[in-house]
Amino acid sequence: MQANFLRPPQAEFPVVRLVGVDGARLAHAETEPDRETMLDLFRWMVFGRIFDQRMISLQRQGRIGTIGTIRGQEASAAGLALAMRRSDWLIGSYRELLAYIAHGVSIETVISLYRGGVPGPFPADVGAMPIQIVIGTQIPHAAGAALGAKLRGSDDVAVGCCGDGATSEGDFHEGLNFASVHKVPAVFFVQNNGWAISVPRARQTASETIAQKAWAYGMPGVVVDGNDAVAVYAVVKEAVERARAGDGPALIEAVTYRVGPHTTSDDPRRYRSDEEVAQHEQDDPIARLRRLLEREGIYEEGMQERLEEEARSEMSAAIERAEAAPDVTPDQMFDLTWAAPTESVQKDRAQTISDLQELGEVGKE
Ligand SMILES: Cc1ncc(C[n+]2csc(CCOP(=O)(O)OP(=O)(O)O)c2C)c(N)n1
Ligand SMILES: [Mg+2]
Repeated sequence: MQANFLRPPQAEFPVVRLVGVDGARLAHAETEPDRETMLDLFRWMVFGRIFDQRMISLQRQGRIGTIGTIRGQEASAAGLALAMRRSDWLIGSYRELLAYIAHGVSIETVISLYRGGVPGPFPADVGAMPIQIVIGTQIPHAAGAALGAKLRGSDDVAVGCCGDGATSEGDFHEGLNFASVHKVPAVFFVQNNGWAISVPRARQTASETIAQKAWAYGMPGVVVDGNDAVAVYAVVKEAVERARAGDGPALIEAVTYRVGPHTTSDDPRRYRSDEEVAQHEQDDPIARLRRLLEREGIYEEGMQERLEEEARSEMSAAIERAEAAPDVTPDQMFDLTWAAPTESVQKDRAQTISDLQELGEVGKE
């Protein structure tokens, strides 16, 4: 007898796409955004493009630290954030800054983070955990936050985000497994942007899709066109609502493309061709949604330019506020981490402060 080795068929993972690159509707979904939400998606995506440009120039001027870019990934970020409830937990990384802002964290808080600050707590009614640069951690954190919500009897959902590269981390698999075994209200959102710094998707995993990894853990998985804001919104909404209803976690792979460099410290020309980038630039998520709005008579003349102008002034005001805020002192990193600092944390805090005082870095308390 021959063992019957099974492979998940590719056909089981069609890409969910509701709007074509030309802006034509291809399909409808029950959870798709209404007119107003489509306009909101467009507004946030336009904001995201301006945010990206301004953050890169701030870094170039030495006013903030290294920053990740989001150009090309605006539909994934906006679709994700708008499909969540404000109190749902968003647990992301440097690639989800637009999602954090659209979810309710202020622009100024995000800028402060990149000025080396330890921002005060996020608004109390916004479910958001601090941005974590250690890749893959978001997945077990989301599994834990979802378990916490379940134990507290809250109906909040935890959304853990990561990139294609992070799916090679043990954390990714442990988090998915734990979430599924405990049937917690979590959604795992992978932005597959083709690259993990200089490592292409093909070198990351031998499986045909990232979404199919969900099968091994006994949860549903779906691939969505990550440049189709309407589809991302619909798919995330469905996953979040089924998790909220007690149906357990799901894995979403949003296929998009990182048009810019990994961060302001990266030179992508060393590992990918200009032709590859130019090809992906033809499917700009903002242009795609704009074409849909135009076709459906929702777009008004000059709307994009007006939104760009609004985004520029919102950014300028937020930068001004962030730069006017008092400098962060090192003790804050201890104060904001624990609700009640342990004895060893208090010891570390005192030691750090006295070391810094000796170096003349901080004044006497
Ligand atoms: C645990 C860990 N290992 C390595 C790094 C260095 N690092 C930062 S980003 C990155 C690539 C992540 O790629 P991906 O998960 O695809 O996310 P993307 O940056 O493409 O959004 C790596 C290796 C890190 N931050 N954390
Ligand atoms: Mg990636």
